[in-house]
Amino acid sequence: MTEIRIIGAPSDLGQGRRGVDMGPSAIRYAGILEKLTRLGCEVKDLGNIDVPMLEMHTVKNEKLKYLDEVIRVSEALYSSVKKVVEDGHVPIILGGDHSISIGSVAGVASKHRNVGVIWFDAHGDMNTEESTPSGNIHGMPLAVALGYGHKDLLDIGGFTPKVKPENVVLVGARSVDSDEVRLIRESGIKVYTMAEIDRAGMGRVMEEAIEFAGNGTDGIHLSLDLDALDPMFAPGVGTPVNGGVTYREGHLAMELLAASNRLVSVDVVEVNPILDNRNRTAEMAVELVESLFGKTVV
Ligand code: HAR
Ligand code: MN
Ligand code: MN
Ligand code: MN
Repeated sequence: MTEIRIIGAPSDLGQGRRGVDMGPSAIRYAGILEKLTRLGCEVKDLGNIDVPMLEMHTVKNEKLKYLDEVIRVSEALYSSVKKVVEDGHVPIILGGDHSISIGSVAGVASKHRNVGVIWFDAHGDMNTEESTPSGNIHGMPLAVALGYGHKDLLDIGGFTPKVKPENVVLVGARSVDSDEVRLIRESGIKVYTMAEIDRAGMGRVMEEAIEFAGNGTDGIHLSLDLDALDPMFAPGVGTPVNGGVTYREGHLAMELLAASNRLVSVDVVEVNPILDNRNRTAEMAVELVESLFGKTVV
């Protein structure tokens, strides 16, 4: 039987704002382990990987902030996730900012060479050193997974690209940088913006997304950035954007993914308890994960 393994990746090295390093604690405090266990899942918490403290390091490259430290975190998470998937278990990786997905996607793809990805996000995360407006690596992990970016980031796990563009779907996009658009178009990934979710409905969008990411692949990795949700439901994120996924749309998306039976791994990222309202965003994250692992009304 598949079992779940929780891995904390308390990194804030990929973005400017402190606090997201406490994401794993907040999500644990919201009861992820107990709630998944109550659903009948076999769950073990493997604790946190080691993350360098931001204050003990300096920015050496304004276009790739904390690059060396992000590489260290990515390597550690790569190894930890790789072991879990090799054991036949499903890892849930708790961020941390979205830069941690460089390591988690590498770890999953090391076993599932043909994995599909659903990237649930307000942002594109398709920047490179050339296009980034901020130098924050959390704006780059999807580009890295597809083989674009700094060589040392692409080298994590020793192979690149980690995923094929025809199996990558971005859902919830509504804030993409002007230079980032070019790479999104050029890469050929599928994008469902909020406008498309409005028009077609989340049900239809997720059915198509699951088809793109799941058809003919070794399974689906979900990278769940909580800022995909509307700030009304997930206020505790570093880069909130209005006009996001609603409470029910979020749950429907997770329920459809659960029903697909194709999920192999999950990231839950960008939860920042300092910016939150009484741990609401961590609680939202845990609720979504419950739906993802089969919670239904009856
Ligand atoms: N696109 C902007 C940048 O590269 C903001 C990225 C914000 N990213 C996240 N992850 N919160 O999705 O700086
Ligand atoms: Mn086992
Ligand atoms: Mn993101
Ligand atoms: Mn985002």
